[in-house]
Amino acid sequence: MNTLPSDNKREKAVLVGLCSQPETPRALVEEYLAELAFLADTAGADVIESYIQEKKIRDPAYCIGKGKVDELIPFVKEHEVDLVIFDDDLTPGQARNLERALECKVIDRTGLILQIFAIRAQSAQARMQVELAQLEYMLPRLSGAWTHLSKQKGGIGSKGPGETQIETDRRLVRNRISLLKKKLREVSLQHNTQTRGRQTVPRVALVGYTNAGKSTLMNILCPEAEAFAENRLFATLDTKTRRLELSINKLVLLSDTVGFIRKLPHHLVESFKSTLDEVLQADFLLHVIDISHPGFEDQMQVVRETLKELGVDHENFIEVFNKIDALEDQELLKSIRAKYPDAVFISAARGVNIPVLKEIIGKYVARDYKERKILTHVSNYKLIGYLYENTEVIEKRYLDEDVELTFRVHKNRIKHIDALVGASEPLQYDTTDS
Ligand SMILES: Nc1nc2c(ncn2[C@@H]2O[C@H](COP(=O)(O)OP(=O)(O)OP(=O)(O)O)[C@@H](O)[C@H]2O)c(=O)[nH]1
Ligand SMILES: [Mg+2]
Repeated sequence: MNTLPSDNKREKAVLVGLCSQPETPRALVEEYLAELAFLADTAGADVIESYIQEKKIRDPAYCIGKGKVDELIPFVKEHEVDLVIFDDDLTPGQARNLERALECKVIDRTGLILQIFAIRAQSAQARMQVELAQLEYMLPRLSGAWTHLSKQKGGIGSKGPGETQIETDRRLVRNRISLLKKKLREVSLQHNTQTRGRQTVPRVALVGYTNAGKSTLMNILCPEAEAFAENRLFATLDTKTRRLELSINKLVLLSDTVGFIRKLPHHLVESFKSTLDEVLQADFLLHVIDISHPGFEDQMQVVRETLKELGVDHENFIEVFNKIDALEDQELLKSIRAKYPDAVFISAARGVNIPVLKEIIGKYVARDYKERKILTHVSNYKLIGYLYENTEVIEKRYLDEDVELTFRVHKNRIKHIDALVGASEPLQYDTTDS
């Protein structure tokens, strides 16, 4: 298992961001760099300096201007910097040029996020998903190296050893990519078969920006969940599903999911799609938001956009503003409450307003409950037993040898009851919606 580097192995990092007015003002870039520093910390690096350059057009060779590179060179040398992290995407060529000039590792935000996912991945499935994303990220970079090497070789059509090596590497990477895709398809098929039985219970999924408090909320709602919650980014990579009992026989399945982030690498979104697909088809989503973060509205937007990229167009959303204990400005809280009148305001860590949230989940679920009446022979234990175990029986009346049961049931269970009813005779089945 990969572990995070211990403190004595931590690397020294410098961050670089680019701002251009008015689209990306300096204050916004500073916020991006603060998040990048948090990412670097999670990956095991200490940020000792941040550089911001104002530049409208990216330099094709270095992304930042040559003057800025010349400013960075002595700093990197003097402070023995191990790596320079760019918030903006670097082309493979730019990364190579910068590494040569600065004589240290150079990566961009995408590379860093991929690195963290690789460190964090625990289950075999998550490890395969991350490896797939890393290889797909690497592939064009290998081809970039190939162009570069062939140019170095000079002669058109010359097949130098370097070129052959890169070609071999590319083939190996491609083979590994198809193998991983095949294995992931198999895992997801297996998983679908295992979870098919669960379809009769309403499902709720927790979604949100990384570090918003999804796992903490899962732990307080379902104490046996023991989801891993930590003040690090991407604490959760594996989807975890637990039973949440709202009241007698009113059960929902709650799933915790991987957090989203600005510029979540496209390859990661693609490779996590199969795992996320299943939970995001839930009956409704709880969107957990860290209200104490100054950029919480941008984060909400990122979450909405990522869901769209994943093909989730859900109307059933409950917005859950978390960490109200960490928001000191009461006026601000008031104005946010006014702006989002349907949202729930909680503190998962302190257990504030959790019963209210449960009640709201219950109300949402209740919308999908139907009232039904059934008349069956008293000896039809299978059906009667099923109804008592899985529905809320409101009334029972005996009529000669028959029994009439009135019950409330979630729409997902109706098909199953229909099947049981179909197998028993004689019977009267009232299907009027409540
Ligand atoms: N002050 C405060 N901190 C909280 C609250 N809820 C969660 N946290 C803290 O926020 C940090 C992140 O919590 P997690 O539950 O791991 O967040 P997550 O959304 O699951 O994060 P990822 O799995 O990384 O996407 C932890 O340090 C929690 O202790 C809260 O209500 N108040
Ligand atoms: Mg989590």
